[in-house]
Amino acid sequence: MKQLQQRIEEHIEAISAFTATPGQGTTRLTYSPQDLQAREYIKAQMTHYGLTVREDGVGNIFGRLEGTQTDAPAVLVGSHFDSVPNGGSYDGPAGVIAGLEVAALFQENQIQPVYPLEVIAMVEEEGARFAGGLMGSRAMLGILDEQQFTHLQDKDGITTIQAMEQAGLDTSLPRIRDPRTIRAFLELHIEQGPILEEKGIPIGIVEAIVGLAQLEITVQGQAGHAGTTPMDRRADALVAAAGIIAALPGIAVETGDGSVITTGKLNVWPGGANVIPDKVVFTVDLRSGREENVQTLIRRTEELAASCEKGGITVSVQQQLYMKPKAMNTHIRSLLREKSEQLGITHCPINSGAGHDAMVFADVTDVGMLFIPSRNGLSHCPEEWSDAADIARAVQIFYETIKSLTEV
Ligand code: HGY
Ligand code: MN
Ligand code: MN
Ligand code: MN
Repeated sequence: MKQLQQRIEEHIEAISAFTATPGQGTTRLTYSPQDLQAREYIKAQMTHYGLTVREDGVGNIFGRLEGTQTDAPAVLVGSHFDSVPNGGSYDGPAGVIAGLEVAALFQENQIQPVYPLEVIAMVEEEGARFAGGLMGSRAMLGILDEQQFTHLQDKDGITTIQAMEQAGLDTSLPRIRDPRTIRAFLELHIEQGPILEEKGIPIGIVEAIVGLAQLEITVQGQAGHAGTTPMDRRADALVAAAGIIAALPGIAVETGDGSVITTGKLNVWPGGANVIPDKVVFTVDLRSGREENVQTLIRRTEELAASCEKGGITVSVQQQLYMKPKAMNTHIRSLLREKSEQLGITHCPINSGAGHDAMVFADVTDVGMLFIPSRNGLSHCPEEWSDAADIARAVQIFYETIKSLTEV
């Protein structure tokens, strides 16, 4: 196990060096120079482990180990390798590394799986560069429209296609993959919460992933002079936005089911200290384990926004992402449980409050997820840390599970 754990620690150290904010966490935006560094490392490791490497039309990376039945659908195992701004070293890469090391175990044991095995490293799961998130998996499964690539822009006005071309990636490659070529999708991910650590359990077998939506709210007012405009004659976009944002947590609490609402991004124009803001754009990330409550949260947010339209203020709400809650595949969950027990690894069922690429694959194939503990429950911050020994445990469980999955 030590050797496996050591390799995992080396991968983590290598990939976490590819950040635009050294010393302040991981910032690895899609198609950035840091993406390209991580991409080269991942592809080199795939080659080192004897995998056939390819990329698709949005830059997802695949490392394929042929099965004895080459035309059979493949078992995909991996995660994403982009990050949030100033995030951690494990959110995403832990799953990609697990995929690499599962493939290494097949090679080391000179076992050729029946179904081909594909290690997958996906782009833009976080949506930190191009709004919405889950872009790599949604593009692959054909659920993104063309506008996402030709019109949606990052904060510098660059579209996905332009960013790929600037990064030297081949935009002519096929984006969409026929889901009939996929037997299953397995993802190891850090829990990003406190439950496993508090329970002292190294492995969580995910049962379901929360439903979520991401909205972008634009508040339009009237710019003016901060000194000469009387208080009763202002259409201050920032005051109106602040009123909406301050009321959002109450909407989540009212559902009573642990729903959550977050405003993570906000921009103010024109941004002068002595100018009344005329425009504010901010995000609303809302989640619930129950789809009807995701709908309620959206409706209540839209009603709240509409109620602020007075005195020269107008408000528009744009939905950028909507995902229903997703259940993981029961057969795969029972295999993960069975193999954990055979390996003597303590495990427990757990639900995911974070969104994952697995929720996209869940509509087209059998999906399974494992979680490992996050120290102090922290994630999406430089303090994020998980134990390579737990990643090694997940690798062994996936290895045994995939072997069972590939028995015809
Ligand atoms: O937002 C999420 O839940 C994930 O980290 N993209
Ligand atoms: Mn993630
Ligand atoms: Mn994340
Ligand atoms: Mn995720």
